[in-house]
Amino acid sequence: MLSKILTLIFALNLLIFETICVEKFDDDLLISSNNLNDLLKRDDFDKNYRIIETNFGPDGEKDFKDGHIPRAIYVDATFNSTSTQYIKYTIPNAKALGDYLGSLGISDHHRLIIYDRSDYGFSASSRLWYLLELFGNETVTILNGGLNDWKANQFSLTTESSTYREQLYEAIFQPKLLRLYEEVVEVIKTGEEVLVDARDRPVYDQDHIPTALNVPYSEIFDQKTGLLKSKEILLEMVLSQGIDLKRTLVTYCQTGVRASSLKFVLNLLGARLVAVYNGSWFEYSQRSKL
Ligand SMILES: *[C@@H]1O[C@H](CO)[C@@H](O)[C@H](O)[C@H]1NC(C)=O
Ligand SMILES: *[C@@H]1O[C@H](CO)[C@@H](O)[C@H](O)[C@H]1NC(C)=O
Ligand SMILES: CC(=O)N[C@H]1CO[C@H](CO)[C@@H](O)[C@@H]1O
Repeated sequence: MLSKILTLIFALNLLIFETICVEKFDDDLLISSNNLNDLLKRDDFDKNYRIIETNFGPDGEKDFKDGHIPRAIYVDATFNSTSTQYIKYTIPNAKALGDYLGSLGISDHHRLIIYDRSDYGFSASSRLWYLLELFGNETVTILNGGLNDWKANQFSLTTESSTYREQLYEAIFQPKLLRLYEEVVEVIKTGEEVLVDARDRPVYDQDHIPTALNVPYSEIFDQKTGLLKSKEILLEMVLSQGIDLKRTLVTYCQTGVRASSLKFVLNLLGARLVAVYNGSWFEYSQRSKL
């Protein structure tokens, strides 16, 4: 009898604890639509959190205005980027990026949650996620499944824009998270870091950077749910390709976007250090032939 009562009290406590602690990130890096919906109900949401919708270019703001997650702010993932002979999107200038984010009411103390409206929600969002880490913030979260999953769960959308007071965002460039062409050439020689190619397997099989392993971007999502595959499955995929998460990893793809999604997955699985080769195959294939 006593043990039954104790069990009941314990269960009640758990229930109360669960309702108080609405902040339920699946992981520091990943949040589900359901948990984000709960998070939005917090009184301190505006003070401590910012939710960001992102896309490639200023035009994405039109879709955003037609209906977005409540309280979200639109951020252009290509802000202060341009194309060059070797790259589709250059890395922004730290001061310019910081000023841009600050002007939108995002500070470097806010906990940031990013989403986009691509098929799996991991296109522009993982690019911006990478840029934010490259400029100093290591705990930015992505909405699993993006806007598609949010809509599939029938959570509310709004056309109302939220504006926030200007804030200070100090972006500090972290060179350890970026690899340049010359460094990649060095890595091929020394084998000190592990290159991981995010392009599809047939493309990789045709040609790739010497020594690179392959984890195709297209295989990291569950086609049925539209969400990222479970950590267990992802880990199996990564380990079966011979990737050692304790070594320094360098991801690349065609133009540097899918490489950010792969970096996200590797970080989610606990990789120690994952850098991105921004020039990717686009630059490597041109310069290695010179
Ligand atoms: C990025 O910002 C810097 C500093 O403000 C500026 O000099 C540069 O022209 C900008 N680049 C692009 C592509 O907008
Ligand atoms: C990659 O980014 C760095 C830092 O902005 C830049 O110096 C380098 O030129 C970029 N690579 C390419 C291929 O543009
Ligand atoms: C350097 C930086 O911007 N850090 C911030 C990253 O986000 C966390 C919250 O998740 C903040 O506490 C940090 O200040």
